[in-house]
Amino acid sequence: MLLTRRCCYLFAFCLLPLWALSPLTLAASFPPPEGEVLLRLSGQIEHTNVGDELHLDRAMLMSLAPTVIETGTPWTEGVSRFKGPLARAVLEAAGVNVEHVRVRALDDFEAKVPVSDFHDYDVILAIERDGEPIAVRDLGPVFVLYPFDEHPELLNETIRFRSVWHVGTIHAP
Ligand SMILES: Nc1nc2c(c(=O)[nH]1)N[C@H]1C(S)=C(S)[C@@H](COP(=O)(O)O)O[C@H]1N2
Ligand SMILES: [Mo]
Repeated sequence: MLLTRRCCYLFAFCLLPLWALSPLTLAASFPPPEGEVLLRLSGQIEHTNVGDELHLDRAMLMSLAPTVIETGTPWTEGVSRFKGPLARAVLEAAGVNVEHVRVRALDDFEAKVPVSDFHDYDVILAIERDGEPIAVRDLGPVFVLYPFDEHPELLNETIRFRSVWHVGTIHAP
């Protein structure tokens, strides 16, 4: 009896607050964005902030596991320093629990990308190149970037197809 009560206290005072502070819960409470929206998550998502979508501005994106990848790509010259959130962190923030997502670009290009890619590799949603925002006339505003130099096996047609630039929406079907 005493033991049971102790367990209850343990849960209420120690474990519950820990759970409440987990990154997922924090992410779930994203307010509507104040800055320009760079990325929208739609479809089967758990955490929304505008209607049934999650809209993210630059600051919100950069708060989700900001990561630097220095790499060349088939579309850029030499090595660039790309920065942005880990793709898996963004999906976690939206509460996405599906096998693949549809990455939609502003030019209507769309790629079906297995979420496993984001766990197998540190794929980022690049929103900065060499310290500057990526312009839409370049590869921006959001560019799905695989770490090509670190994993040369990624330089194949399948991954090229999933390397979407001008990304506007990630849809969980
Ligand atoms: N926004 C956008 N991203 C895109 C595409 C596109 O048309 N629009 N084409 C994809 C495909 S099919 C490939 S192979 C590469 C195209 O690269 P390439 O045209 O330089 O070969 O980018 C991918 N990302
Ligand atoms: Mo392609």
